[in-house]
Amino acid sequence: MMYEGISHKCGYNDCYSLNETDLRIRLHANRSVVKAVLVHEDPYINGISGFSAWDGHPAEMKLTAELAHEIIYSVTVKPEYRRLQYYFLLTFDDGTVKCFLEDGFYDPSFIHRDEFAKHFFKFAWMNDSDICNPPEWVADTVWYQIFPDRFSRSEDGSKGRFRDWDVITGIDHKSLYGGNVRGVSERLEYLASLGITGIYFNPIFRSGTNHRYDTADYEELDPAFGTNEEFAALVKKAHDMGFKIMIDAVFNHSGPEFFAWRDVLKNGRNSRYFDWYYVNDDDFAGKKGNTMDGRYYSFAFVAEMPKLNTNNPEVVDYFTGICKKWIAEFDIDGIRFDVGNEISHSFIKHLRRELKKIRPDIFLLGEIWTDSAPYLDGDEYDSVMNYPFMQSIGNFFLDGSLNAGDFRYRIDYCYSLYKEQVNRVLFNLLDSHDVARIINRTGSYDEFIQQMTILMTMPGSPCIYYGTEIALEGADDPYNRRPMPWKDIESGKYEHITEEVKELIALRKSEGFKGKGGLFWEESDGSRLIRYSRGEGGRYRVCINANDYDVDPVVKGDVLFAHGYEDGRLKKGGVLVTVIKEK
Ligand code: ARE
Repeated sequence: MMYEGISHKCGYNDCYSLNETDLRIRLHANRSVVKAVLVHEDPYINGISGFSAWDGHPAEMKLTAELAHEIIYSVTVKPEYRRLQYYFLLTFDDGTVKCFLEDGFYDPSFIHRDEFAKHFFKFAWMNDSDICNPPEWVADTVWYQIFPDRFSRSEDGSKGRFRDWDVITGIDHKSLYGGNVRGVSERLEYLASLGITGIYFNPIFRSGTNHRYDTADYEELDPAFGTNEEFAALVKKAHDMGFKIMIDAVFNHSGPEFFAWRDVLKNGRNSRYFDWYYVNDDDFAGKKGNTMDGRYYSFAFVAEMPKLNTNNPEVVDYFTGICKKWIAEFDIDGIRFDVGNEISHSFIKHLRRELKKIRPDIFLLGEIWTDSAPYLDGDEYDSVMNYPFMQSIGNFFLDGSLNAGDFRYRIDYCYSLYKEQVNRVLFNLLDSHDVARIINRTGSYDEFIQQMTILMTMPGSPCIYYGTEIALEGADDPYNRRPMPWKDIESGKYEHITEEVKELIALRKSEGFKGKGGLFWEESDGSRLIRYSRGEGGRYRVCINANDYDVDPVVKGDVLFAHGYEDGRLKKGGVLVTVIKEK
């Protein structure tokens, strides 16, 4: 028996309302805890000061996550009067039974004394407005990420001189290929045929680079991409076809041409926008910017990206207004916040309150690469880009010494960070405009299909980076942003890949694999054979053979998707997805 690692916080992600009636409670434990029971009661059952004499209701907790360093037990209870006091009754592997209270561990024989009762955990009241409530539609969405300059260029309405679409050498951050709104519009049918239901656009507003993360004007589309009217029309058309649309908001920093920064550069301390930024030099006017000498803060020392002060109420108001305009003008369904962890919590909270008033189901996505729990309590972002998920999958395939159990630890870790409501809408991805493309990070096409299968069958809201449906190649930024090879696509060169990806997207839409719902692991046999199931009663089963030998996958039910499965053997690199039909 040991106590180390056993913990519970009455709040945050350990005790929270799932909805108006259900309270979810989790306990972090070590592997010597073999059984955990939640003993609960209403805190006022014996009046205001009658703490002691309650027996409580026992609710056995389930082992819901296994990480390398801890296990997690969970249970959902329905408090009769919207509040709860509780303790955990723990059985250890040596047979010892202890009560775990807010201040530590006690023998069960003491539990009914008043002195101890004061240390029960207490969830004081289930307030409806505190329930974490991300938009439901996100759990059922399959996203497609478009890097606007590179996805599709329609010659109809194309303005400016651009690089030859078919030349992929010499890609940089300045020169434009001229992807445009009309080009996207012409490809909506293609996206629909893949099974995509949501489109996320990297920045679309006027700027000085081809990635457009250095915004010059938050209200006007970059002319190379199109006009505001064209974009509004695209959103309308996309909506009519059933797509949701999300755009990128770069509020952590502006570009050098943004009016406020230009004013600061010109007037220094006398600029009325001086406090919109973090300038440390009173005598700033007219000087050339160099962030490394500490005269102003910027994003990652990039001089062209001066950091906005999102603690300044004027800045908060200005950008809240920008988002409201976008909603009114373009009717967008979601906003992704660039560098989502550097903008102030107070700004995000304010923005959320204001935007949800006018569009209750707008999706607010933060770009954060690490544990994002502080932003996902229900009053800031709805979700984050799930880079830990991408890294967990990637690392498993990179490091052949990891087995299916290690894989489980890492995936369970990703889903243990947040509330259940958030897990359903986590923005899962395998690659993006910020990392080398997935095919460049995998050893083979088989591995690519294996990772795509995981992406499409795990809880959350999956996103495909444009071109990943054809296993498009591309090393790190900027080479991961090459133009979409439409000629080759139309000639059928990638059909065999797209067909498999389409099947996986279709799989994702079957009831068992949607964003919601549990994830059940089969015991690892110590090899690299990953097996898990989803859906009610775990009827949908995924089997991924990452071993370097063939295995018997022990088929359960009907085959829904197969890759490298022949004569009852799952080849190395193979995938088998099955379903047990309902009786
Ligand atoms: C490019 C090159 C740089 C070069 C720079 C020079 O990649 O090597 O120094 O140009 O101008 C945008 C462009 C980039 C551009 C960058 C700067 O897309 O092409 O860089 O602007 O001009 C961290 C942040 C995260 C950020 C990534 C890139 O936390 O927010 O770094 N991502 C967003 C966007 C980017 C965008 C910007 C921010 C700036 O998605 O596309 O870049 O607006 C770890 C850490 C993360 C870290 C991550 C990647 O895992 O935990 O915090 O992300 O690695 O480094």
